[in-house]
Amino acid sequence: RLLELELVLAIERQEIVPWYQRIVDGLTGRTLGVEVLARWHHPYRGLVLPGIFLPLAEERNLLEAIFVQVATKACAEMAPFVAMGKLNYVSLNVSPSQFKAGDITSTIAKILNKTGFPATALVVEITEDLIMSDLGRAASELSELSRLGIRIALDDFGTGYSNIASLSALPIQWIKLDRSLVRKLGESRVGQAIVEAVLQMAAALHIDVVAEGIETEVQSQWLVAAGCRKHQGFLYGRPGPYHELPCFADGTG
Ligand code: G
Ligand code: G
Ligand code: MN
Ligand code: NA
Repeated sequence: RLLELELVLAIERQEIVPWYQRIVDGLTGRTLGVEVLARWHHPYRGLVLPGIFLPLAEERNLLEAIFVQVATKACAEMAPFVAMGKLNYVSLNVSPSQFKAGDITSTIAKILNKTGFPATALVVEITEDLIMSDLGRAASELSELSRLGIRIALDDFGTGYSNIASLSALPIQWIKLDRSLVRKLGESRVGQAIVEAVLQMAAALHIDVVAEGIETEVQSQWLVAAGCRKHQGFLYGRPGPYHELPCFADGTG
């Protein structure tokens, strides 16, 4: 298939780039960090989204190459902002099959070395598929990342089957509350009760919660009142290349 062949070329031509979405303090509006989201600048198709090219990359065994390209660019671009204290962390997505295929810890260690990006400012987002499929392997790999000072976030929390109790065995510092749960805030009492329960259990386990997909002031204010201040979503900004992020352009953070 044409697009698959083009993807091989795209990697050679460095067409896969990091975009960023801010993670903010929902109370003060201050930028805390960014999540990195891969984009493909295709020469004639325009912008291709990860939902299209990541499945192709998985079939073709290109996930590792794409990760290295995006993570290296992101760490190099963001290192100065971390050094200036404008960002506390940069969060990278790692897909489960990439985690299983390669030695993710040494891949990341090399990138940190090359870019001078500090391990303590890096967050790695994993999905629960990884944990569900091979808990023992996941635990040892995540421990290695933790030993470098990297934080681990469980992405899309609330969409699958893992419960927080089973997570307590793993070195996970964050869970990212999926936008399907955030959407229920303000819609139903049951939705609110579920989010409250997640926040309480996370607090008991000293796990931080980042709420994703916040689109309204009502959702934001409800979460702040419930004690969840790390916010991400269209209310605060859509993903974009770093020169489009207002916090970097105007220099005020
Ligand atoms: O950016 P967008 O909303 O189109 O992302 C869609 C999905 O692709 C999200 O689930 C996101 O986690 C995933 N994604 C985006 N960038 C990357 C990446 O660099 N690596 C991996 N593994 N997943 C990514
Ligand atoms: O699975 P993951 O959480 O990595 O997905 C991140 C994706 O979610 C990004 O590609 C981004 O475009 C999308 N996203 C971020 N904020 C919002 C939001 O407020 N609403 C919706 N619908 N999507 C969002
Ligand atoms: Mn994510
Ligand atoms: Na998510």
